[in-house]
Amino acid sequence: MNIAYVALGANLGDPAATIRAAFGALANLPESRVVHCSSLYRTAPVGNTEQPEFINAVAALETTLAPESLLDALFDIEARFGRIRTEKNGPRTLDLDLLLYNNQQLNLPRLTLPHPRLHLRAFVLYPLAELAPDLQLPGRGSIAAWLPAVANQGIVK
Ligand code: PH2
Ligand code: MG
Ligand code: MG
Repeated sequence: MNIAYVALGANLGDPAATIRAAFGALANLPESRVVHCSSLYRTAPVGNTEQPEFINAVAALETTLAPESLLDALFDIEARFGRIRTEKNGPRTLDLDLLLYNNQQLNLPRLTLPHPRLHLRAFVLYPLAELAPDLQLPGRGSIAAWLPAVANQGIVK
């Protein structure tokens, strides 16, 4: 059995309802079980700041899907929630990012593990640390060591 962490983000429509529904969609993935869902966090947009605030969360899954199969399944869920990929980092109905898969470090054309920006973003680190406060990030040390650096990014539980 493998453990995967998935980041959820939304800032269009009713983002909190979307994230809760997305937890349900993750629970219905084949060969997988949702073991923990974080609280919902209201977060200031990072990158393109001219967009609505986000709701972000993280889910922990046990799965026997391989990383790329899981990624495909996450893209399927995004599409079902009406995701249209237009501008990079623009507003979205639902974004699902595969953050970690066991301790794997991967560099494939469409999948980098750990997620390359996870350690720089409060909207990922805080919900992830809620689920796994003692987590070691492959190649980057403990999650706890990264939290102070992002404490100034707007985030409210
Ligand atoms: N996602 C982005 C870019 N900026 N900002 C917040 N607060 N939350 C996000 O999920 C987010 C973002 C690209 O995926
Ligand atoms: Mg993202
Ligand atoms: Mg994404």
